Amino acid sequence: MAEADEAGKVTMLGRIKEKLIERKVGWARDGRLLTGKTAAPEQRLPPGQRLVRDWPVLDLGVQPEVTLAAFRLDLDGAVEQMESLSWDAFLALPQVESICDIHCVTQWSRYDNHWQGVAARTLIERVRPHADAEHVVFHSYDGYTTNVRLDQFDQPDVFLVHRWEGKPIPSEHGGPLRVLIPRLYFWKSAKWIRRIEFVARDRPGFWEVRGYHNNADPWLEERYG
Ligand SMILES: Nc1nc2c(c(=O)[nH]1)N[C@H]1C(S)=C(S)[C@@H](COP(=O)(O)O)O[C@H]1N2
Ligand SMILES: [Mo]
Repeated sequence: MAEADEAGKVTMLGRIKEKLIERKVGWARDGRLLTGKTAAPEQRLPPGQRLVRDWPVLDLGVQPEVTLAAFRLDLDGAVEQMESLSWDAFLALPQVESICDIHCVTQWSRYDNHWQGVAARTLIERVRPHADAEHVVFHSYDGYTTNVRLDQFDQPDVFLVHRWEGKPIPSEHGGPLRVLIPRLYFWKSAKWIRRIEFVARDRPGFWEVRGYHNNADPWLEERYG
């Protein structure tokens, strides 16, 4: 993912990204942060997590500027009805609110985040996935990808969110629009979402091919695998 300029020189952006990615790949290889414990979902704080009050920013070193005028959300792949939604079309869908906790694999958890957006189920109902579409791949404006099973996406607490604590989601946190899957580690919640692809065969994403767990349940401590 390193970026080189025309002279072939690796730019600062490329170096920052590579270092961060190397460090996280190393954590996966060494099994760092693993407590070896699991916990019941009723336990609010998953094993090995600690509570933070601020909201850390984690990305690949690129924060794409996505204007509302240029914004597009495509829903395609193994579906009956493909969609390509403009920002206005997205906002015209039924809007809902939610409050949930988020859990990052780098060990921080943050309680009681207040969101506004569109339920994943609203989108799924519109596109009508084929019977063999068992997986979903999220594609983001920064080139990031991540994958979940369709049944993990098709949950009542999964949303595409554009507001946090009553304000538009800041660009560094994935605005204008990001995925929110609260019951999985936060790397599954793609920021700057561009496209949701429904697929029959699973296709591991950016961190999943770099040693991170395909399933990512924080209460089972599925950090690496
Ligand atoms: N598009 C995109 N989405 C992404 C990432 C990314 O680099 N690019 N990082 C993931 C990771 S590893 C985490 S922990 C969360 C971080 O979200 P935050 O920066 O809002 O805390 O976003 C996830 N979604
Ligand atoms: Mo992360």
